[in-house]
Amino acid sequence: MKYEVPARVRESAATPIRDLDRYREAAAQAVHDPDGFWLDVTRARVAWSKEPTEGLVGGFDTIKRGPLSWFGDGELNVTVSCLDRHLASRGDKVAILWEGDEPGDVRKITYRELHAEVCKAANALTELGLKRGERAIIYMGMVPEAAIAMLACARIGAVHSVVFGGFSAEALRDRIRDCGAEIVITQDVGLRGSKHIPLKRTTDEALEGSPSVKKVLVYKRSDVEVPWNEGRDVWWHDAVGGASAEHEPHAFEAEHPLFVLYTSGSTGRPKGVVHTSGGYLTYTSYTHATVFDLREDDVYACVADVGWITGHSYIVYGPLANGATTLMFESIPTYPDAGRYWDMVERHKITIFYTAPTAIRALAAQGDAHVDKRDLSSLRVLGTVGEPINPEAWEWYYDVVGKGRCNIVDTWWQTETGGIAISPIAPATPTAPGSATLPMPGIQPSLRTPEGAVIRGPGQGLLCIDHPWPGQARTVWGDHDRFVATYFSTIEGAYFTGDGCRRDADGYHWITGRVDDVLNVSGHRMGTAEFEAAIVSVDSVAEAAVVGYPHDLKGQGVYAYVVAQEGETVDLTELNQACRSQIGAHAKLDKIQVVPGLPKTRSGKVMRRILRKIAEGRGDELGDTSTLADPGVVDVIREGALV
Ligand code: 7RM
Repeated sequence: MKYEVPARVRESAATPIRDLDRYREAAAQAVHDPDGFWLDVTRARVAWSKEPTEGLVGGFDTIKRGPLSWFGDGELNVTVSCLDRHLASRGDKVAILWEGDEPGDVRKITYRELHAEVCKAANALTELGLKRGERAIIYMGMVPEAAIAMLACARIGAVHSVVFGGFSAEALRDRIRDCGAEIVITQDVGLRGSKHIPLKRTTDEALEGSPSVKKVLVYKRSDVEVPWNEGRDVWWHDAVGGASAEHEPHAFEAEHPLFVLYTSGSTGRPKGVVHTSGGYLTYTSYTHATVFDLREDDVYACVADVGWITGHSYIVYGPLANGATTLMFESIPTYPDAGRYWDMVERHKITIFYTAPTAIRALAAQGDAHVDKRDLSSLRVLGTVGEPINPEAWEWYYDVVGKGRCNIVDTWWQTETGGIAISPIAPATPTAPGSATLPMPGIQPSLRTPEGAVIRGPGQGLLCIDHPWPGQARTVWGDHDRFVATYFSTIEGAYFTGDGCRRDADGYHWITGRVDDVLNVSGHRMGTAEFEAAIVSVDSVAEAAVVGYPHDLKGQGVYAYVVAQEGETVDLTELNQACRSQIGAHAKLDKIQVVPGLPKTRSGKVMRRILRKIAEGRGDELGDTSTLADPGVVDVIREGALV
């Protein structure tokens, strides 16, 4: 079933891609001449100090030897595109529209004010000793100062790494160490749903044993007292408040690293995905303007957290590069009640609203009354991101929130892609509930068999991307071999996404979910390996295997199979405590089954396929288990399954 684009979404489109014919033209041009296509895009969208003449250098065939580059001979300061160049035409336009934890607690920061604040913060960071190329960890809640801190780092050429405020001290420490950060920027406490998140206290804990960190810059969000380390800790209002609002931006090369963002993979610890400057900004600006059909008067609201890639690309860099008014939301969708988003849409006259399927499902479950009592007529485009959206949730979003007057853009992309890769373009693409539809111009997806053969026409397979694009990750911080091994070794000559995908007769893409050991719980990406490491750190545990299973609200739930040490009993609450302290508050085991052993092949490999089937409640469809070292263990696990 296809939904045509509603007339009011189609009319007066700002993007040149206003229908499918224009889309096909742009996509064909980008395939035919990628360098020409992207050079045109970047010259039109990015304020370069030195315009590039060079497009792509290197490729997937040479990636083993080192990172590829886009616009390599260009020079820019990313913040000039996001701030300085808007001053003349949009100085008094609201850049950041901040809604605090309490409804109606609002700050409106114009482009002129944001520019001044970023300049002050840039001067303050320089004064604190942070230099170009050095790393700054940002461990904050959703306050404007988090975006200001990101931009201030970018302004001086320092590399930021935002760590989501839900991560634990151990997870924060791992990230600080991995990137060798010089400074941590945090706040006293975060506020979410009237609860305090002890960000400064957690930072202090993380810094025990992190000698690289010399300074901690602390934004004061509340009146609570926090521990203070004289000589190391500095208040934001002292350092930034007292700094000059003049700052001459230096131009950096296009491939200067902009940020590192840690993300979970199927093995080992989270990887620091590296994004660079010119290509990333070009890609986020282009996709933000195109997919949402951004118009000058739009009030754009992405309710993600800056701790995830969605916050980087579609709260901060893309929207600000485009001179948009971008909302930052500090609270949660259910505070003070499940009508909070719709209350904000009405009060701020939001025109574009972007959230995750997990939030849509949770709010739909609360009934329509919260939505119906608000005036949502300002809305034009509704976006989703982070996980596959089930058709029921899609239809609720379309009918109840959008009243059939909005187009829905189901945007598929990843931390590694930097920006939206497969998605409808609001005024152009008819939609189908559950489908991310068509690739962005410049994205060349392919479906592959596990052997790497390309599947043409309708079919299902491993989702790959066959040609580089400017927004893609360049490397893994400090470990290029891991970058190559993770993304470019499964399928020769292509980027492997880790997702499965079906393509229908119209060429529409239907993402089927991860095919590796990465979980997606409420839109949070987590590795089974991280859970397993936390579980086996508990003394009473000998072995553990973690798999995902379908969960009505969260998309996926976490199912842990745990083997006790000989003669020991496992305390289940201890397992969850270990996950909480080693990963974070969002890492919860939904089901824990203590089992006598794990199903293994004779070579000792855990057969996750079997454990996944049992967790899904399909333990009667296991097929041949005779190759297992101990087939009997499967029956015991199946009988005790928590389904
Ligand atoms: C932006 C983001 C990436 C993983 C990805 C997918 C899943 C994201 C969609 C989706 C189906 C979507 N980055 N995913 N968007 N699945 N439809 N529209 O989420 O790095 O945190 O996660 O999320 O599995 O590989 S992420």
